[in-house]
Amino acid sequence: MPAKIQIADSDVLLVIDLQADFMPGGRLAVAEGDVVVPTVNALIRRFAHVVVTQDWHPEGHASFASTHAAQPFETKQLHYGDQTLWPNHCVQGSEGAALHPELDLDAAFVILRKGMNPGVDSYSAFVEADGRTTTGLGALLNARGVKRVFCCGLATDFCVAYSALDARAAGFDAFVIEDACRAIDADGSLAAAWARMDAAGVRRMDSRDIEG
Ligand code: VGL
Ligand code: ZN
Repeated sequence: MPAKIQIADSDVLLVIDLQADFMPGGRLAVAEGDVVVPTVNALIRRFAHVVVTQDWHPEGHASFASTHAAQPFETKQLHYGDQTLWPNHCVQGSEGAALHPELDLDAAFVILRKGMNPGVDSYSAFVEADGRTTTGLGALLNARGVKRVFCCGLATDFCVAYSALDARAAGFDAFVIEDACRAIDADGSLAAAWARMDAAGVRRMDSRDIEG
């Protein structure tokens, strides 16, 4: 059995998009999205640094199919590249944008909202989909002495994967805690995301791999 992972003060837990619209019954439901909440709460207790993200789109956002009179899950060429189009979801201030009521937010030092630029999506907590516009998270984590980023939440193949890849690109070690994530998995997106993460040195783990 591989050695257990010891959590240090230089580790951050990144809790991604545990919001009503991604839960069963939500507008962009992820199967079993709600099942991970107790697992994530147990993880939160073990980390000195916790960041929570919240997908937070204005009405008429460029990632919404309705904005382009297109169908959800089609791909559309936008000025920064190919964008998967989604049902309207996580509209700023809407019920669907709310964080899961049982998510334990007390230990989070920042709730980072993303996807607020009307014309640019942001799966990643670090860099928007134009590949340039930073959220400032990398600098914030560096300022706090963070070296390793542990990712959990929704969805494994989109916001979790892009955040883990960008954590690597920003020079952090990156881990995805698989039992604390669930995927959308449309058109092989989960396998494709794992191929990219494996190639980038993102490590897969389970919450039980943590020591203690
Ligand atoms: C997400 C699609 C669109 C996610 C957010 O949280 O993975 N996916 N917006
Ligand atoms: Zn979104």
